[in-house]
Amino acid sequence: MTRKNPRVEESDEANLEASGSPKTWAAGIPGVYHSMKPAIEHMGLHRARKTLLALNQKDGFDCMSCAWPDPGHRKTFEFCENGAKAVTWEATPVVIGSEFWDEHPVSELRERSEYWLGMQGRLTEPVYKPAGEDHYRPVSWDQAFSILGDKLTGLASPDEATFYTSGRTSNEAAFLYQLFVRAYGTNNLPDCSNMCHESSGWAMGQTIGIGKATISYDDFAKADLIVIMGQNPGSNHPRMLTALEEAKEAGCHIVAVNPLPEAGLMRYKNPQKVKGIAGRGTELADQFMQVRIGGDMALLQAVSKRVLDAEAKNPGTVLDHNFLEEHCQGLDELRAHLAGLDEATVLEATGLRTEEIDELAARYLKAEKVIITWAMGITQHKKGVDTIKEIINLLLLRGNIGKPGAGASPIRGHSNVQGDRTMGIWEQMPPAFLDALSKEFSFEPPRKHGVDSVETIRQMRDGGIRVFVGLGGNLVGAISDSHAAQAAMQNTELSVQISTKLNRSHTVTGAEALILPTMGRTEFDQQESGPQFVSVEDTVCAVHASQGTVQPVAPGLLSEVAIVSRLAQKVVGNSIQADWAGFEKNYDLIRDHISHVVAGCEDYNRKIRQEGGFVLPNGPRDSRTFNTPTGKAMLTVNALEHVARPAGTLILQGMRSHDQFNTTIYGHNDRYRGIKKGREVVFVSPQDLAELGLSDGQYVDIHGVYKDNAERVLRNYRVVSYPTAVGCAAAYYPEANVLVPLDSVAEGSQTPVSKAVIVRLEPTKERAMEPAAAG
Ligand SMILES: Nc1nc2c(c(=O)[nH]1)N[C@H]1C(S)=C(S)[C@@H](COP(=O)(O)OP(=O)(O)OC[C@H]3O[C@@H](n4cnc5c(=O)[nH]c(N)nc54)[C@H](O)[C@@H]3O)O[C@H]1N2
Ligand SMILES: Nc1nc2c(c(=O)[nH]1)N[C@H]1C(S)=C(S)[C@@H](COP(=O)(O)OP(=O)(O)OC[C@H]3O[C@@H](n4cnc5c(=O)[nH]c(N)nc54)[C@H](O)[C@@H]3O)O[C@H]1N2
Ligand SMILES: [Mo]
Repeated sequence: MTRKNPRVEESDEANLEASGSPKTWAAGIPGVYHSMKPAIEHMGLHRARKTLLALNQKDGFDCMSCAWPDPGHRKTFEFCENGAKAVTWEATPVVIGSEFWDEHPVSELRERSEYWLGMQGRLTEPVYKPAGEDHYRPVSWDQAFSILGDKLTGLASPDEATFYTSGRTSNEAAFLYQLFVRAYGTNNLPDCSNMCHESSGWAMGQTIGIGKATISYDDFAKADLIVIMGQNPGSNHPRMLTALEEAKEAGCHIVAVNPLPEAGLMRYKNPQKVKGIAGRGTELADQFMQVRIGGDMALLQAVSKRVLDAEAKNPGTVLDHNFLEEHCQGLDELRAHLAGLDEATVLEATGLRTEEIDELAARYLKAEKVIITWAMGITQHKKGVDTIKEIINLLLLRGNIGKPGAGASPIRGHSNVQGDRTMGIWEQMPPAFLDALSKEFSFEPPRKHGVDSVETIRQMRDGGIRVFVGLGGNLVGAISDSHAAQAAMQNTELSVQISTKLNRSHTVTGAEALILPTMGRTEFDQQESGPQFVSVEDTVCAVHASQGTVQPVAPGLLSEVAIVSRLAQKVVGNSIQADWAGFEKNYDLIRDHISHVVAGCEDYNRKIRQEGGFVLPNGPRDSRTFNTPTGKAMLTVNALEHVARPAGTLILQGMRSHDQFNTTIYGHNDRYRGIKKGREVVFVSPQDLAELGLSDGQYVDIHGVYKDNAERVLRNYRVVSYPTAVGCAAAYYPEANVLVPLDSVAEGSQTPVSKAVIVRLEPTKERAMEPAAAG
């Protein structure tokens, strides 16, 4: 069944094609072609059918590509092009055999691209790199657990270890993992959310008492207005386009706020419909606001000010007074603050015209039911938390929270990042959760807050953290300041990755290193008590079961649940009342504990078996109940700040191409943005190019400009003249992480500021004949 040694086509920068003009529509027939063909080529027809036809079906598995919810009625092909890429990448029969580790020293693997590493196939057996050696070599599971277990039990303090999670982990594995880590004695539970929607959690927690969307799937079709801010659904949440199309057909207006005219925001050709095949598709955005990077806070304040001014002109007719009086606090302070808002500053910060802002305000005032959605273009900013608080302000003014067709909707990234948090993956879980955990398992969990992702890097760098364990993900590849992060990881004594496939974090290691291979979500999970399923939570708080359909790619693979259970037996044994050996045999036992510990998950085993699962309670959405210290939703006053741009510099964002999932690179095209065969490009507006004396197609070095004056540079990048907002630039993440300083983080949430790096572009002096990415 398995295959080896695939041909890997690296990027071909010499023949890179860049049209410089974005596509004006997303999906359509090419989308279907792009999803099916590689799946069949890589997996063969049988495996492709077994996976793709089960994807997002009620008795199948949850797509691991994003956290977009499933509609009540499922179509036969309930997946998108990028979901198909994710499944193909995981369910590939290509495997890494034992000889691979002899053939490839770690020092060589370190020079390989993320693309090459991912294409080597699935990891199949535990491997260990002893200190001082340059090769991993296969070990038994027992040896692997002993190496890690001995190291953990030998540390002076549990806080010398850190336990990262990436958001693909199931609820069951996440619950066990946090239990194990807390039983071991630390709250060092950083996760990918720290780099992602942490700003949303902070802002919403403080203002409305819950860090999750206040809408359900059906609300999209009921809204009068949907504002999409800092999000590229065409590539990153493609199935959202179907929901937007349904909303449009029901008369909803859509406004897109983005420095880039992203294809998926403009027009959608639904491949499931005749219109999408033959016609021009559905026009999505009624208004496109090309905001300057970091200008959203000013825009939101300006719209709220217009709402308050309209109310002042016609008192009693504009605001939702009943809602504000009964449920909110802080209106007078907000009004007083916004009265002083300077329009000239707003225009400078946003790069928009007054009339454009007036138009959005008019749309907002006309609509009875408004949804605002957002993603990384909002959260990954110094003022990300305050910007989201301004989203909440605007929504609260007209009662747009807690009624049908309206609400605040952060669109999550990883398919179970929200569920992992619900299950306790957080370095600062609240006391109520820890109390429940303590009661259920008869032990005293640590109360001191642990480290988040950025703090993990700092403490590894400074020697305070000596052991790193990653349940999925690629921390070194994903986090800011790549070189600093790599050095920090190399400063540890032992790094351990529990993974499906190779990535950067396996090649930049502690003195000793372990790779523990695991089963993916597509795979059939047979345990002693029978076939098992797991559960996940999507971006609108719906929880449902997920069951793999294909045979695991290798016989020795363990599930994530099994790995965590066995590790816990080695390290914490009987120190708490938990049947670790039983958990692995029957996941119902884990779910029984989840029922007792996690609020909203009572009777979990029954509810998860209902068709389509169940929806977690949500105070603001269900009953306009706000779990804040005052019991009210808080309107907040936030001092306006936008990104300062010294003369001769640009504000650069690090974003995703259409051919990647985070640090996983599926290919070298970004077809909606007209890029083919390469990723080493920087998008700049024609006006900025003229001002900087640069031209389309020229090669430049991108220098990060930061107060610490450290050298952060990306060399040999090809300039693409592109209609981005003036003063702004864009390059692809994860490469762009080299430019983001570790200490450049959002206020409050500590999320790396990946979307606003001040850069200077300098013509490349000696252009290397062979581009750096080759190999
Ligand atoms: N296929 C695929 N799907 C994915 C992922 C993937 O990598 N590939 N990743 C998953 C994950 S973990 C996440 S978090 C999500 C990410 O989903 P997105 O947030 O859509 O991802 P990004 O590519 O970072 O896109 C950021 C968008 O914000 C815009 N933007 C940048 N700066 C600003 C700004 O200052 N203001 C405004 N208004 N807009 C701005 C950019 O132009 C871009 O359109 O997607 C998830 N789904
Ligand atoms: N500059 C910049 N930096 C960013 C961002 C940005 O927009 N710009 N985005 C940030 C965001 S939103 C996020 S979420 C982070 C992502 O950070 P991470 O979640 O750490 O990174 P991923 O690339 O999603 O991790 C991919 C790896 O997970 C492993 N994996 C895949 N499936 C499974 C599975 O089922 N089980 C296990 N155990 N392992 C699995 C594979 O080995 C794969 O190589 O990056 C952040 N970094
Ligand atoms: Mo994310």
